[in-house]
This record gives sequence, C-alpha cells and structure tokens, in this order.
Amino acid sequence: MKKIIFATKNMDKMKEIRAKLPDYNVVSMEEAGIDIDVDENGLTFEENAVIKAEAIMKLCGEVVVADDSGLEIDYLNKAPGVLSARFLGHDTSYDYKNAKILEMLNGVPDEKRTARFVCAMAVASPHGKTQVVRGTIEGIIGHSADGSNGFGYDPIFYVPELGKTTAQLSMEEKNKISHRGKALDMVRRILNEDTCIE
Ligand code: ITT
Repeated sequence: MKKIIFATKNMDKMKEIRAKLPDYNVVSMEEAGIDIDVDENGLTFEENAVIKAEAIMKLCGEVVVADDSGLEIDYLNKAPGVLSARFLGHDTSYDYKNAKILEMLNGVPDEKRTARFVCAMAVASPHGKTQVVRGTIEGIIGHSADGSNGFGYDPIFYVPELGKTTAQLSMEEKNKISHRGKALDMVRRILNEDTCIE
C-alpha cells in the first residue's frame, strides 16, 4: 500500500480523508511523530495548504498532503474564510461560534444567507512540483444549529437540495458532495497517475 502523510492535527478531517482514500496508507502527523505548528500565514486557502504540505514534506522527505479549509459567508464579506479555525478564538467551542454566527445573521433572509465550504488540498512530494486543488460546496446558513455528525460549522451549513445540514449527513453522504470529498477525488487522481509516489 502506498504511504502518504496527511498534514493535519484535525482528527475529524482525518476520518473523512481515510474514508475517501482506502487504498492508501494515510498516516497522520502524530503517527509519523511530527509535532510542529506550521504558521498558516497565507492569504488564501491554496497558499496555506501549500505552506503546510511543503513544510512537513521538507521535514520528513515523504509525500505529504495538506488541507486548508473553511467557511465563506457572503453576508459577512466571506468571513470567517481562511480564519475559520481562529474565528472568535481557536479554542472557543463550535457551539458558541455557531450560535454567534446565527446571531450575526438574525433576520437576514435566506437569499442573503448564501455560503460555501472551501477546501484547498496540496500534494507536496520530494520528487516533483507541489500541486494544489480546490473543492467547494454551496449552501446557506440555516436558522438553527441542527445535527450532530461532522464537526466545526457543519450544524449551521444547510444544503437546500437535501433539506439537511451537513451535520445531518452520514460521513459517506457528506464525503460524496462536500468540499473535502471533491478535493480528495482530485487528489486521488494526482496520487494515482503521478510519479510523486515511488
Ligand atoms: P489543521 O490545520 O491541523 O488541518 P484545522 O482544524 O486548524 O486543522 P484549518 O486551519 O483548515 O484546519 O481550519 C479549518 C476550519 O474550518 C475547521 O477548524 C472548521 O472549523 C472549518 N471547517 C473546515 N471544513 C469543515 C467541514 O467539513 N465541516 C465543518 N467545518 C469545517
């Protein structure tokens, strides 16, 4: 089985990633014995994904995939965006963050509640040029936090076509349509066709 290191400390992301790449040995940073905080100081999801993947690849000399993702809310000028993890404080609970967003959008009609999850994924290899892809899913910010699957902003991200939030989907259902699922489909193609893994 081909090995890749996934440069994330977010175990919820890891679960989604492993489910989508069953034919790869996906090793977490912790399992690889890597414990550093990479400064995500890029201005875009793509820049941050590349920064993370290349920093870890240079440390371990292996193929590394990194995910930088977040929620863009149009009514809030695309905030929290690249700051999604840091929005209202890195250690603040998502129950609180989600309640605060619902409050900020109180009274805003559905047509102005448009939002999207974005996921940039970078593949960095010691044998080739870094590649980066982007997956997105469009939705609206709901009027309440619903569902207990997933993580982060899932309970307030409502997908009108399904009549559910992404926190009301199973991991398999979410992975079929989500930003991360789409990015992972593209990454799998890069990993399969590429010479980046020996
Ligand atoms: P790593 O940097 O270690 O990968 P992180 O959680 O800090 O972990 P990001 O910097 O990419 O990851 O921040 C992304 C944040 O955006 C994440 O913490 C969630 O709050 C939110 N987010 C991203 N994808 C999401 C999803 O599928 N469902 C809900 N929230 C999501």
